[in-house]
Order: sequence, then structure tokens, then C-alpha cells
Amino acid sequence: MLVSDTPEWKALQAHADTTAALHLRDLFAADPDRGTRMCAEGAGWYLDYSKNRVTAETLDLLQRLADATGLRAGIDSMFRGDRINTTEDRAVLHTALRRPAGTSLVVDGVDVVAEVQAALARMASFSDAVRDGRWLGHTGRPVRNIVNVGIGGSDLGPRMAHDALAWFSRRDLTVRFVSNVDGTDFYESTLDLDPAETLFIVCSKTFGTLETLTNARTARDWLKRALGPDAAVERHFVAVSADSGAVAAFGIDPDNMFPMWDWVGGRYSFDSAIGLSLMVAIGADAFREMLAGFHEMDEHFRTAPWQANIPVLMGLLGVWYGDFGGAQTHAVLPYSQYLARLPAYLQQLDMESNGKRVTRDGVAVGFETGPIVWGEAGTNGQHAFYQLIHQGTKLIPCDFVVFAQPNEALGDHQDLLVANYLAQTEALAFGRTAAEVEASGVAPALVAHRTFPGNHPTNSLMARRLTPRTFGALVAAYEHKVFTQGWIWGINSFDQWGVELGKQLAQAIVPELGPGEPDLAHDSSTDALVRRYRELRGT
Ligand code: G6Q
Repeated sequence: MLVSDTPEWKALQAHADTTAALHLRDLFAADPDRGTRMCAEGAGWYLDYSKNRVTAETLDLLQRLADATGLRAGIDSMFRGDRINTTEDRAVLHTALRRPAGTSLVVDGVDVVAEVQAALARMASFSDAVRDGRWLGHTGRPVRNIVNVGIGGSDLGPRMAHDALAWFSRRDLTVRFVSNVDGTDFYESTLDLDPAETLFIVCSKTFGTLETLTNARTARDWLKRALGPDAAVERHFVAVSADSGAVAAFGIDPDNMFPMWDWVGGRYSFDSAIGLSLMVAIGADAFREMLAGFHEMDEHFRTAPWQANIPVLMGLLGVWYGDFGGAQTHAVLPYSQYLARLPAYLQQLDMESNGKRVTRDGVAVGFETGPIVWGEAGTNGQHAFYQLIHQGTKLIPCDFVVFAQPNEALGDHQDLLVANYLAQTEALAFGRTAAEVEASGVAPALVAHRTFPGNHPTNSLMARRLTPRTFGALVAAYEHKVFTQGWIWGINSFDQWGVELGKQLAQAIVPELGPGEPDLAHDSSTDALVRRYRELRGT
């Protein structure tokens, strides 16, 4: 049965009709404790969700919806390793990547925690060797530059995490990320690097991804051009993959390969060996701290009651706005420059997971699923697109992410940053009425322009400080928010057939751009574009 056919969904629809006129100004006026009551805490994070267009009844109805869809059993089945990725017949066990050493989880007769811990130990000894200058390149010089070659889930996570945890990273090592098959990416990323001191980490779960293999081949050529045709490239390449045969065929020594498992989805993988470049940058201890933060949020998600459960509350509020309030997008606004790439990372996590239009049984849903996720670090966004959130015509729920203590104490920067964040959430919620504008002496012709409707919903996520631990917990909170929503909608959040289609179609077109006049049989637009490209290319 579709969730939209349940009495709980219909009750929410009726409730949305009767509460449509509610304003946050009235909700706060009627309940002086709202701001201290509507909050949740866990894994070092404080969630204030009081500035949402919800009443106690709304929250109750949303929790009933969660119960009606069996969310509790769903969470348990994910953590247990059931094959909940039904279209690929796989377990979904990114949570096993951060289970503490010494615990065990046996899936299909294999203790996956033991495998994870063994991989972590190998990662640690590799990253220690690089950090200590013991990993030598072909010419005998220590490696000082690490280039992660991967795309999608094998790029966005480690790249975002590397920026996020820059404070904890070794600044005498250079870490770069090459993802795009556009040669510009490789060229610009390696322009100032000395091949003798550069090591490539080729991250590809399948080791069959066109972009990654193309960049990896270019990297091999780049090394050989500089170091000679007989250069021992194995000193300059390691791989992270689930396919050891493909890694060996590329010429990378299987001893220099770190494992991936089919039960880790790419976009859920930077806490696996896909995060090897991050571990080199921040060290094994900090990486383990990050895993502990992930695990802490996992436990919070698994055990906290819905009304105190950060990911579940975030998920339910998203369902409320997307399915009952007409919101199409969701903004993530980190007030931390270190988290500038968080919105881009969450775009993949959320949109690739929940950008689905059929249920796990293949039935068209007929209601809204995953939102468009976007955002920018504060305060930059304030001087760009916040105008539309304040005074435009669209409903855009926002998450504000903020830390109390900066990692670097520079004058009063942090207080100014936080004052801006607080002012934005206040203004979004309460706005400025026409009467208030008039009373401030604004010319009558400008009153409408300077009126702010308010009633724009925001979540505030606050932690003491950005550390590997709070960072891990934050990412886990978003992973589980996405799970919560996908489960409620009854969709499979863990496949990505939309990505697969692009991979297949591109492979079919590649030969048509090669030598000789191709025999084209696409639509007339694609055929004409292929011909125009060949003509403009001039070969
Ligand atoms: C993530 C997706 C996708 C994937 C890339 C790279 O969940 O599956 O973004 O990570 O297509 O795939 P490989 O790691 O196999 O190269």
C-alpha cells in the first residue's frame, strides 16, 4: 500500500488544510516555552526545530505516520544487515563502518566488523608511512602530494570531509581531488605537483567508471613522462575498490589495494577506505574520532524516541513541507567556511538516494519524494540568494548549521558570524509587518517593498566546535534523515539507476566521436550535435 493511502497520511492532509494560516509569530506568542521545548540533543548536537510551522498535533501526526510505515523496524533491518537495497539485492551497512572494534556483526556468515577493522588497520599503516615520509616514490624521495582520483561517491565525500577537517590536517602534505573527465581537472590539479613526490589514490568501487579510469590512465602517463617509461608506478598508485581483478589489470599491485564492499553505497562511503586521502591528511586517530562521532549519531538514531531523535525529526519535518506544504527545495546553510562543500555533498546524498518515483515494489508514488537540496556557506549566501527566501514566493525550509567555538580565534569574527546566523533565523521566522515598517517612518510607497512576511521555517543545528567527532555525527544525522524519508515514502534510497543510464549511454557514443564517419542512428538532435561537434573539433 502506498503511504499516501494510509489514514495517517490523510490525517496530515486534513491537518495541513486547517493549519495553513498559522504563523510562527502566533505560535511563539501562544507558547513562551516553545524555543526551549522544541529541541533535541544527541551526539554533541543541539537541534532547535521550534521555528517550524508545526504544532504539537502536527508532530504527533508525523510520528504516527512514521509508526504506520514501520520506521522502527526499518531502522533495525538496516542496522542488522538485511538486504533492504532490494533492486540490487544488497545489504546497506555503512553503519558497520563505524561500529567499535571488538563488536561483531555477522552477515552471510562473515563478520563485517572484523573486516572493517582489518581494513582500518591497513589504512592506518599506509597513512602513517606517508605522513612519516617512509613511503618513497620511484626516485627514492618521500611522497608529499596525494591525489584522489574518483567521482561521485568516490570523490564528493572525501573532498568535502577534507575541507571540513582542514584544521586537523597536516599542512605540509598536499591533497588534491580529480574527478571530472574534463581534462582541465587533471591538468589544473597536477600543474604544480612534482611527479616524483606524488601518489594517486584511485577510488572506484567498480573500477569500471569511465571518468576515473580515464584520469587514472592520464595519471600513469603523466608519471611515466616525468619519471621515465620504466618508472615503478606501483610506488605512486594505490587503489580502493571492490574489484581486485580490475585493479590488478590496471597494473596496481593488489597489496596496495584497500577494500570496498558491495554493502556500502558510494555516497555513504567516505568513512570506508574511500576516505583514505582524508586519513592521510588528518591521521588515523582523528579518522577514528570521526568514526566514533558517526557511531554516536547512529546509536542516537537507533535508540532515541521519535520526539527526541534528531535525524527522525529532520526527516519528518521535510516530509511535512514537501508533501503537505508544497516545498520543492531544501536549503542547507552552514555558518562555517570549513563546511562550504557540505551542500554539494548533501546534494548527492539526498538527491541520489531519494530522487525516486516508484516504491520498492515498482509502483508510481504519486506524491512528492526527495527535495532539491542546495545551499552555500553563511554569510556569503546572505549577500546573494537569501533575498528570495525572505521575500520571494517560494517556501524554502532551511537548515542552519553553526558552531559556538571557532577553530581559529580571530578577533570577533565568530560572534559576528553567529550574530548573522541568529538574525537570519529570527527574521525568516518573524519577518516585519507592514505596521512595523510604517511605524519606522518608511515612505508609504516603500512599505510593501520593505515588509517581510516571515513564517519561513528553519532548523538550527548547533555544536560546541567542529571536530572530527561532531563532523562525523553531523554527516550521520543527514544520512539517517535521508533514510527516514526514504523509508516513509516506501522507496529504495540505496540504488541509483539514473546514474547507471548515463554511464551506459556515454559508452555507446564514445566510438561515434572516434576516427571515421560514424553511422548515426540517434534522434535528429543528437545526430546533428554529434556532426556539429566533429566539424567544430576540426578532425
Ligand atoms: C553513489 C553512486 C555514484 C558512484 C560513482 C563512482 O552512490 O553510486 O556516485 O559513487 O558513480 O562509482 P565507482 O566508485 O564505482 O567508480
